[in-house]
Parts: sequence; C-alpha cells; structure tokens
Amino acid sequence: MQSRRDFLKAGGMALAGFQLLPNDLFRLPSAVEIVEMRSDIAGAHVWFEPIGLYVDPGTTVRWIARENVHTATAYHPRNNHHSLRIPERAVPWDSGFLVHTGDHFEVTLTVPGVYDYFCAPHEAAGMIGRIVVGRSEGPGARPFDYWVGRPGTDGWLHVPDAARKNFPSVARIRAERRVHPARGATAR
Ligand SMILES: [Cu+2]
Repeated sequence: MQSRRDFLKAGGMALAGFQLLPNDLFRLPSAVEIVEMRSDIAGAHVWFEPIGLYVDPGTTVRWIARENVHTATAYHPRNNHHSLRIPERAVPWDSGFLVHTGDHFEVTLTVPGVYDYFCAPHEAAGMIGRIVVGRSEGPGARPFDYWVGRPGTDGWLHVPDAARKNFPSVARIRAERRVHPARGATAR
C-alpha cells in the first residue's frame, strides 16, 4: 500500500507541475497519425497507406516501414533538387532509408498547406503521398509544373508521370480524411 500511495502522490504532483488543463489532456493522444510504408512480397507493388491524409496544424505524422525498404522525403529542392511542393515556410524532411520492419520516422507539421512527399527508391514507380494540413494552399496545391520558367528553379526535377497520376486530389483528401490507394504502385 505504501508504494501505491507514493505513486498516486507522484502522479498528482506531476500533473500539478505541468498545469495541464482538461482540454490539453484530451488533445494529446490524438495528435499522432500513422502512415504505413507497404510492399507486396515480391516488391512489385509499393505504396503509402494512407496515400492521402488530412490533419490539423500541429499534428505529428509517423511513417512506419512494414515491408521492403523505403523513405519518406518531402518534395523540396534541398532533397536532391526535387521541385517545391510543401509550404514555403515549412522545413523539408527526409527520413533516410527505413530498412527493418517497424523502423519509423516522424515529423510535426505546423505550417498550414499541402505537403507532397515521395519514397526515394520508389518515386519513379509512383510511391508518393499527400498530406493536407488545415488549408488547401501553397506549392503543393499548384499544378506539377507551376515553377517552369521561374528564376531560381534551374535543375529542379519534374515529378515522374507514374507519381503524378497517383496523387489524390486535395478535395478528396478533405472529404475522406484518410484516402486509401486504389492499389500499390508498380515497381520496375
Ligand atoms: Cu518505397
């Protein structure tokens, strides 16, 4: 009984120290969204599940490798000259290779807008994803080639055709919140 009472006392002190309001306690557990990085056994089909996701600003997105080897990499010039398809003020991310089942990587998205990302080894096979954070705006909401002819875009890479056709529309993501891929992309 002694240890139980001490535990309760410690818990109470911790709560008092943080001065958490009931609203904060309610919000915390829901602030992580999971995206799985999938593949069939042969590696012929690869995909993010969900492929489209709506979240509120401040949400943490966690990518978890299930099969095969993947990355979650933001469309941003700092990631190997890919075109800018996340909000201008957002910090680009690149998970690096997630090799083992259960390997994971996470990012907290605070700047509202559309975020497009890809899997580095499977982008040409169409393994991409889109996250809408609060608002349907920013470079990710523009046509894929919006930047052509603009100063400072020399060397930017075009989004491959196999990837373009897999992006769910922003409108569909807003409506469904979690959009599931029709099928895995086809690796070559
Ligand atoms: Cu991949």
